[in-house]
Amino acid sequence: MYEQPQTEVVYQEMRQESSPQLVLYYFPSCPYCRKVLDHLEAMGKTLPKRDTRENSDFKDELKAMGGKTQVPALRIENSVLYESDAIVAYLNSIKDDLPDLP
Ligand SMILES: N[C@@H](CCC(=O)N[C@@H](CS)C(=O)NCC(=O)O)C(=O)O
Repeated sequence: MYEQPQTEVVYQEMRQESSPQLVLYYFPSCPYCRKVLDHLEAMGKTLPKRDTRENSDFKDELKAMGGKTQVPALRIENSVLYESDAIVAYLNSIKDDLPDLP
């Protein structure tokens, strides 16, 4: 049976710890959201998403956490990053840690 080398296990744990919990708030007809979603797809990556028009609880959640209901907004742990260009730049910087599209 294959036994993972200890260094490999430690490295995986470090990656898990350093991968922040991300959620993308969006709604489908928003062109700035589309830009972020298209970029994610082009990278072959995906993220947990919350549609703020479909579920007003998500909109309230975003407002409570980030102070605004503007989308796209990327929750990074307990803070919120607004502005599509900033979100795209951030996603590029952590590309290798994002889940692959199924
Ligand atoms: N400059 C922003 C524009 C975002 C924006 O205008 N979003 C609109 C939807 S397309 C919005 O959230 N409007 C509702 C609100 O601000 O609460 C970006 O690039 O992300």
